[in-house]
Amino acid sequence: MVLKAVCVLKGAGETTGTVYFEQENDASPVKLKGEIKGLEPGEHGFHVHAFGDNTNGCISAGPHFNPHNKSHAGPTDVDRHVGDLGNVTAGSDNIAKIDITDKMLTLTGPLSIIGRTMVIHEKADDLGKGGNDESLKTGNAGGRLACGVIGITQ
Ligand SMILES: [Cu+2]
Ligand SMILES: [Zn+2]
Repeated sequence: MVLKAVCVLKGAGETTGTVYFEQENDASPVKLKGEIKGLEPGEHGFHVHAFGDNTNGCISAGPHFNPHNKSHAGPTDVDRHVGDLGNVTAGSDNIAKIDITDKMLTLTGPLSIIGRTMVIHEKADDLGKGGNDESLKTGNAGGRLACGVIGITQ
């Protein structure tokens, strides 16, 4: 049975987005498709954060989803936060098209990302290669422009 989820991202500013998630079965990768609008052209960090809590805005979503207690890294690194999806790139139209396939995310089981929060950041994620402590926690991706809780869809 195909597992499906959706996330609508909103924030304090003009950045908005919708991301659709699909997973063929519990052992297959998760495909993310969608777009985020209202971004400065260039790279923006994009992660799953630990909590599905937006009570105080995107900051309430907590740190990157990291159930295996690893350092922050990029999506192709073996040792990474589960939530580390790297960067998405906005064009001169201020839109980033999302087309990501990720082997570490799952929509089922105890480490499911459903009920957690997707965050799009102000700056590029340095993928843990920034050479400072913050790089190994957040990738120095800066403020949280928009976020949304990942929910089950049909
Ligand atoms: Cu983030
Ligand atoms: Zn991370």
